Amino acid sequence: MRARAYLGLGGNIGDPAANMAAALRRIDARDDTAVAAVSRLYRTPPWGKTDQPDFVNACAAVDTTLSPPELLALCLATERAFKRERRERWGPRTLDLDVLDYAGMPHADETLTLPHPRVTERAFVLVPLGDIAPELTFDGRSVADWIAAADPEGITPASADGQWWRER
Ligand code: A4P
Ligand code: MG
Repeated sequence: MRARAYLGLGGNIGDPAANMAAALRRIDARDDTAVAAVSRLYRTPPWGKTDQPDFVNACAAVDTTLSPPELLALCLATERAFKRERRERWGPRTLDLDVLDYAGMPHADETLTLPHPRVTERAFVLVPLGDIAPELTFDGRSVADWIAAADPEGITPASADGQWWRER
């Protein structure tokens, strides 16, 4: 069975947009997972740990036959392929690939929490997600409603549409 899941992508070292594009192409090339929709790219001020470069962020919808833990494993393997170094919490990274939601199913164990616990606090996730899934709900409120309550200051589109990942 295919499930619709949403991924959050980000990075602020090297050429994050190129890494994000290559990551999405790699995922889309698999038999078990297809990229169904991609948001625009956004330039976003760093959240959490603010003394680091601006991030580039985007979100993608994927249709997958992988289970939630398998989809997380794919995200972590893809991050590793782009040589992300795990150092400080919320610190700089070449590629961050989070599972935001998997068919609305809750999941909670040591390695995977769904939906991603910090989605509704993070305008850098909500604004791109609004491009592709404004009606998706978290805690009973739509992404569009969460965006209206968020602080989108400094978040600016960095691509005209959601086609940026195909070319690079
Ligand atoms: N994990 C559990 N649930 C999930 C899930 N739903 N998706 C576990 C992904 N991972 C999940 O992840 C550490 C572990 O979380 C994974 O191995 C997995 O088993 P991590 O990405 O290394 O986490 P972290 O960096 O230590 O902390 P955190 O809070 O997850 O960081 P984030 O969420 O990755 O945020 N500012 C802007 N503007 N844009 C950004 O993209 N990103 C961060 C990092 C900080 N500030 C930012 C941005
Ligand atoms: Mg992460």
